[in-house]
Amino acid sequence: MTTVQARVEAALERALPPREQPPQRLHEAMRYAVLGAGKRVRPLLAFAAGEAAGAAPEDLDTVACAVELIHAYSLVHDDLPCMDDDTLRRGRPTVHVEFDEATALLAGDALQSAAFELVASGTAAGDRGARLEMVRLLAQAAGSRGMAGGQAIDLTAVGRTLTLPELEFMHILKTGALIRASVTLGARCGALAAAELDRLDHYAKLIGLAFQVVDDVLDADASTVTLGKTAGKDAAQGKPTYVSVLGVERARELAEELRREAHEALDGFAERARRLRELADFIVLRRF
Ligand code: GRG
Repeated sequence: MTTVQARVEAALERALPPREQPPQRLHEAMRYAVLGAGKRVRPLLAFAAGEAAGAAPEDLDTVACAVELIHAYSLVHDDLPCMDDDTLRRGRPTVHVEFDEATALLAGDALQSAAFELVASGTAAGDRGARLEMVRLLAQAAGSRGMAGGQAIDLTAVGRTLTLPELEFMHILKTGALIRASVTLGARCGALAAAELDRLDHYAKLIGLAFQVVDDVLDADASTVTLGKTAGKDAAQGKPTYVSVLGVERARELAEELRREAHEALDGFAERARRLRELADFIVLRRF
């Protein structure tokens, strides 16, 4: 994990515009939002899926950076006063606190554009047709039928009670779509049979959901210092979560069930999927 995280950090550093290039303040905010912190779960998943598919590391740099840039943009916008209104992210002041709201909005916009520029101009998956398909998959994951749509549902859910299927639908879009895209894009940098791609996609859906279940448990259970973001916000804001619907114990059991099913989805990949198995464990067993 440390090796891939360091590799991705260097690739992100190269992918982002230099801070001395005008408009400096915007570029500085983009770099502040992305560099130096974060677990890099999505890039790790892209690399692990790529490893299962025999992909070249240089191609994986491109898709790993692209999914992390989309993720970073979503965090910057999510923290804005018009959304979650948070002041702490990754153990530091949020982008609109460190800079200002307009700069944070633009930094998020520009990070999203940078992600697509990267995939469109990279060498990943060789030919142009395959690259175009990657752009389409990323757009779908980030858009109104993916992450942005999930966020819209989340905003309207505050103060309401959701059923378990409604909660699941929201999170499959909000968190799950980009996690799924991270696995799919990584896998598409290599060569897999259609049935194997389907199995990885199933794995990705399971860990995407597990990620959110664990996030809800940690929000209820861990401290602000450990998380590097404000803990206990879901309950304070009256947000429906896996913990509010199921209780902490049942939510933990659900995460464990999803971890087991994710391992099962990788049956048949043998040693090629070792890192994907390890990441399923990391996502469920993490403490931050
Ligand atoms: C604003 C379009 C738009 C979308 C925002 C993903 C999201 C949608 C909001 C983030 C809010 C949040 C806390 C979601 C729960 C799951 C999640 C994405 C947590 C943060 O991801 P980590 O734990 O963060 O991978 P790091 O900092 O490690 O990268």
